[in-house]
Amino acid sequence: MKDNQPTNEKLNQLEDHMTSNENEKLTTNQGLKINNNQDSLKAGDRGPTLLEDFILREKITHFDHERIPERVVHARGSGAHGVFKLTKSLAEYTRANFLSEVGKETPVFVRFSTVAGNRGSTDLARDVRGFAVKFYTDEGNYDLVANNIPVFFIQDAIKFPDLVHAVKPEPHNEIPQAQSAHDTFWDFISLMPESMHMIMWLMSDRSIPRSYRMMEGFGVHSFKLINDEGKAHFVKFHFKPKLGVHSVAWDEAQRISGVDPDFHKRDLWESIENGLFPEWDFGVQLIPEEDEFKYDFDLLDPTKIVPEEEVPVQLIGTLTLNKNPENFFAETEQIAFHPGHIVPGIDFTNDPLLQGRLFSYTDTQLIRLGGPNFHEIPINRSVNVVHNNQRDGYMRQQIAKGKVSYEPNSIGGGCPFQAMMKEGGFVSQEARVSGAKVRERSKSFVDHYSQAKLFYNSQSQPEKMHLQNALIFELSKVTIPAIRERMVSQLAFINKELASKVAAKVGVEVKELKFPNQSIPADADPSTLQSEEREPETKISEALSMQNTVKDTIMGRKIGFIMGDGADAAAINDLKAELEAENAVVEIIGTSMAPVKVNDGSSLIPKHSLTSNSSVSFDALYIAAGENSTKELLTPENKQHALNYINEAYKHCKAIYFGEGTEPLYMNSNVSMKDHIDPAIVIAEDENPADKFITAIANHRVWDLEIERNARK
Ligand code: HDD
Repeated sequence: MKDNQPTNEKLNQLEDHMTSNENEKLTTNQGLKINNNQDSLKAGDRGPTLLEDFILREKITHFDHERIPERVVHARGSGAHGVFKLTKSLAEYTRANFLSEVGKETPVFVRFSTVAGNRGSTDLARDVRGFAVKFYTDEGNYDLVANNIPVFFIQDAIKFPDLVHAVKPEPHNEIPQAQSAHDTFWDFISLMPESMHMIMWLMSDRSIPRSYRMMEGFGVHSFKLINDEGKAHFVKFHFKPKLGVHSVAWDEAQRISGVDPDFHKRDLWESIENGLFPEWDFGVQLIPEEDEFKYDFDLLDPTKIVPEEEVPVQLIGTLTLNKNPENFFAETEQIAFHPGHIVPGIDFTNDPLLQGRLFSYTDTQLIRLGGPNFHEIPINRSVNVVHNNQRDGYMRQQIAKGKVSYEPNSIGGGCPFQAMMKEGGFVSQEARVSGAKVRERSKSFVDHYSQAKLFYNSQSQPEKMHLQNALIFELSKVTIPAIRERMVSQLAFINKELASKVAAKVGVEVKELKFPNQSIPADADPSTLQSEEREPETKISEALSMQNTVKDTIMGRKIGFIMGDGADAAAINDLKAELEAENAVVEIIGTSMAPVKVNDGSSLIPKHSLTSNSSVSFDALYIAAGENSTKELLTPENKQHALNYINEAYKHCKAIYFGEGTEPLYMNSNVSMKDHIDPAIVIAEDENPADKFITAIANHRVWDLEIERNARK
């Protein structure tokens, strides 16, 4: 891979900033060659260090200043370079170049993130995931600062600090880290009916993805596309992963947080290093401006989706991630996103959440990156050269020539010139705005339950069960019964059965909430702002259930091959070849890290041992054929560890393939099926066992059999 690195305009630009120490001498930051990097300058070899030691001072001072503030939200992230290729022109709808010319390739950098945890927290927190895409278009940077959930908690940006304060660790003791399962979060949520739709998504398995490669991305807000004639369409942006949308089990997520807290980071990194490039279809839902009021929800309300049954998603391009960053800090940490970074042909709507975001992101970069020149940091630089009269400030990189830094000017020949629209100048959509100055919310925003119902009702039975269990888990951690009670009473507006099941488990009763929206302004009339329980126009949307996702690929899936000495080399090699032909990744798990001596006299090098990892790091297990191997796996030293792998994978509904001669392991495990009907359990006697195994891995999990599998001892 490394020899064949992708290249594009942005990567070439970054290349100019890269350094390598290969074959070089050590220097100070002033370029002075250093002769001794082991000892400080002292008055005598046992004497005090001298203040004069500028080399020591420079090194320590730089070290002392290495840290910058982490992002206030989305602190933990992973990024990658890639390319966006347009497959269908939107020229009819937008002037944006990168959306007009079929085949055009635009360099991108994408940063995925969790939201609540700090930089060092686990990847597997139950949380929203950020999906921020910077398109380095030839008309300037376009940032689509998206999430993996298509709606948001709140309708107005003024509530954002409250939301984030509520979910972050509680301020008195800084507990808990990267978790929403605590008093302040549910206190706030239970008082915010507008968050109920989001809560349904958050409590679903969407918030514990299997991989960043297997997440959808959503622009959330309605934006606008504007064409050459100035005609506008509302647009919702979607990224749909080619690998489908898949999640892990909650029990598994908790285990992964201990076994490999960098699970998603590692998965993204390794996939790209292995050349298994993650890909997404990019799609749009387009709504002519004149249809603004056609729906049973307000297009400006960020707590609502536009059901795909009402407006289909048109796929118009492909996003591919094909290169890991060279340096995490320089690229992934210093990248600065902003929903206000747009290009001609794209415009904002009056969504009050979006309007507030337009202020927040520059403001946050000023504190995080230390000044107004963050656009000059290599990863943030536009590929379109910047020309303006903005000057100076901390860490200025650009050396602007000449004595003119104002406009209009005659001394500089009037440069730089304003661009006419036909020359690519950005022109805001002309729109009539009128209204009294009010601090109010539109009544069209006051429907908080119908789409929460739509989401819940669209889930498959196992998904509903996971959602219910997630609510039980979270609310059980809430120490104040009144909050639990208020929350289950909110749930009753979505689904009464769900509410009563959760209530029973968290030890409270469902009460009739008189004013479910208790966050309304003091002098407002509650009856006008209180959401009624109403039915959504679209009753079920297939796109909302992960059950209906892509299940035809095992690309990038990690298969653990468990084996001891004497394992059957031919069986191992054949299966490995079949899996790798489908782009899966095979990793060997030995009884120790010593090479495994297989039955043809050769050795296989394990990547893991029975004790160095666990089944949660794998998508499926193959218990290698061979009676001697089985015997070694069943020695007193190994037995419990080997069975833990199998039983845990079984509990998490994964595919397991028992090779020939592994019956004693099968019989000792929980997988003692009388009729062998479980489609994810493969045995050597099956017809085409390798094919059956591949199909089972592609299906991801047998969630339907979860209760049965978990019931086994
Ligand atoms: Fe935000 C970061 C996504 C609402 C204020 N946000 C941030 C990131 C993502 C989102 C993906 C991480 C970017 C990165 O990787 O660097 N945010 C969203 C979405 C929202 C949303 C999809 C609702 C639709 N955000 C939102 C509001 C506000 C903010 C309402 C404030 C009024 N968001 C921020 C921020 C962050 C941020 C504080 C932290 C770091 C940063 O911006 O660069 O300004």
